[in-house]
Amino acid sequence: MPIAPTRCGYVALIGAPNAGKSTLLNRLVGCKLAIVTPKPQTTRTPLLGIAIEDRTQIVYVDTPGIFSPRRRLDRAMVAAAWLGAEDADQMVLLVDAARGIDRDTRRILERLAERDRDTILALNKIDLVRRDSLLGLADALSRAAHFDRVFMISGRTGDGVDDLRRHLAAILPQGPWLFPEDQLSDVHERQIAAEITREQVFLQLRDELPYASTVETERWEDKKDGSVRIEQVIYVQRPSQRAIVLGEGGERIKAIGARARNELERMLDRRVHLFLFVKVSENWLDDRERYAALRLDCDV
Ligand SMILES: Nc1nc2c(ncn2[C@@H]2O[C@H](COP(=O)(O)OP(=O)(O)OP(=O)(O)O)[C@@H](O)[C@H]2O)c(=O)[nH]1
Ligand SMILES: [Mg+2]
Repeated sequence: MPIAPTRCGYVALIGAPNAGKSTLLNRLVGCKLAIVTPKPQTTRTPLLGIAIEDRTQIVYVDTPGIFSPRRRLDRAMVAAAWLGAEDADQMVLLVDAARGIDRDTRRILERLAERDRDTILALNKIDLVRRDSLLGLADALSRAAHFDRVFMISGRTGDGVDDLRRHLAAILPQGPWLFPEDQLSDVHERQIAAEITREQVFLQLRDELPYASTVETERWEDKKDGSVRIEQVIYVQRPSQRAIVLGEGGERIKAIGARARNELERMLDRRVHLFLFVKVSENWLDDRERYAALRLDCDV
């Protein structure tokens, strides 16, 4: 019996901030690669999650949310999101079904309508809404841009996700797999480790602080006893922000470190010694080196 040909392709997950792209990527790949928080603009750089479905290797691209950018970092994030999308074989637009068509989604639809590219619509977070409201929303979206297929999913519960996955596996182009069979992502452990700490910064700090900070892994040392020593720096822009991240008597940084360490130990399946430092770097947002670390070193 002839063996079916292999297929491989890139699938970009795009959408407004907070639509659920990173949650869906983690579910599609089956492990936590991308950080997820209730705050918008969590994801800052595109990230690959690689999964195999039958004879198809699907390379999912999680992208930063697309919104009207103001700061330089924001412009870089949005530019990176579109770049990730336009290079892909297939785009999946995620729309938060509970939120409906907000301003950011409307802008994305306008840009999609200008282009002649296959796009799939995924109405996400269907666990939050009544089924009968979904058809009206799908209709309104389909009037604004052309979609080849519409899926109703919940990245959180997994509802409808298998249908989407099977569809993608069937339509991606024939060709050899681009990554080794066991590769899950393009990001290194030390980058994921920095993201895990940044997730805690997002979850545990309020107001503008998450947006005024970034995290870098500076040292990674594998110990003889199987544990790992990780040193990371949390960069903030002002001394007053440093004081908040540290908290009274260092309480806040301790809590951030404790949660991040737990999460890292689960992810790496070994003991982790995590050391966090907070540094003020007024210009980390504009610093070329920081951009390189964020892999956003593009001219915007
Ligand atoms: N109820 C429900 N919540 C969801 C679902 N998918 C994601 N969420 C929640 O929505 C919030 C945002 O999820 P993310 O996956 O970080 O969204 P995102 O699109 O990657 O956001 P950015 O990276 O900021 O653009 C988190 O609190 C998630 O837990 C879903 O299917 N149902
Ligand atoms: Mg995200």
